[in-house]
Amino acid sequence: MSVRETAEKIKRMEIRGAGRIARAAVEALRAHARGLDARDLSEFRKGMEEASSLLLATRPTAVSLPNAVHLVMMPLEEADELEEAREGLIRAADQFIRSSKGAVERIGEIGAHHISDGETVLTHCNSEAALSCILTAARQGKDFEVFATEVRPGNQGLLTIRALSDAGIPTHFIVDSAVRHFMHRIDRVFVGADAVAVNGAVVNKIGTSQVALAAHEARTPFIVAAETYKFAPRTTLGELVEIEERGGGEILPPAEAARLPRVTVHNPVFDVTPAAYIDLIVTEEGAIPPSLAYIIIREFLGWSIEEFHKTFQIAHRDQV
Ligand code: RI2
Repeated sequence: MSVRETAEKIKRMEIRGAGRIARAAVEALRAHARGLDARDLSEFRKGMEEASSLLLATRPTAVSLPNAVHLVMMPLEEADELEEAREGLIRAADQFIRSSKGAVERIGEIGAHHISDGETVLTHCNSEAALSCILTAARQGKDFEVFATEVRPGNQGLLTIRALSDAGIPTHFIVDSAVRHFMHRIDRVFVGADAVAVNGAVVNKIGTSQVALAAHEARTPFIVAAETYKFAPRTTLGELVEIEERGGGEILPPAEAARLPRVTVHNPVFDVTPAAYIDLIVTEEGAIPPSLAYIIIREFLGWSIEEFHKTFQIAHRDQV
């Protein structure tokens, strides 16, 4: 798929989920690098940076996207000539896709230890990483049930209940606002993440923080499943994660909205769950308390302060 087509699909959420967005962007960059007809290294770099900017401009919240783009674009900085840069990018892309899929599997193995026979788990939205924990536990023969939310307005909950049902897991489907009503029946909550800040706060699908609040009140453990590339390096520089606000038409049909001139529809699609409501973040490098987010950024993501600045410039070239 071309970079433009991929960008459009990510924008329209035909490709969605923080991990899938990152892999799709990397695949598009790899295909673009293979076909890019450039005279020299600088023309190649320019073409690839234009393609990256297009992908980075699609959705602002999931940090997996800029982290993945940064990783595959890194060889371009180090290369001395065009073919070296092209091959370096293709190699980095192959490596990213492989390790991203491997991370989901490893998270599943670690997270599954936290699900036992007879338990009831709740999940919100449709997260590959959170589902990996649940599906791995089911494959291990554990006997448990899952509550899954509807997830207004995108209805990602439908994807989740299909996956759970296909795996033979007894599943309960509830509207988002029923979470607190059922919390007394829940032993553990598993959600994914679009971004994890250096202070351990987790940005995830809108409603996650309400689920966390209800879990906290009921003393129900709240577990986040997140690959290391969901951690947001630039939060160490004090930058905030931007919360995407999508069109009100996703909530209220435009014809209805037109009849209600004094009504403003708000559609933030993510919210922030404070570290205080999170018991554990399961990464492919192991499970950590949210207070250790900084270690993941520095040790496993391995970004230097210089790199933060460089990527910041690439990502925001249009505005600079
Ligand atoms: P994985 C999704 O965002 C959800 O917020 C989900 O929890 C998160 O990405 C992580 O997904 P959206 O694209 O990477 O539905 O774990 O807005 O699949």
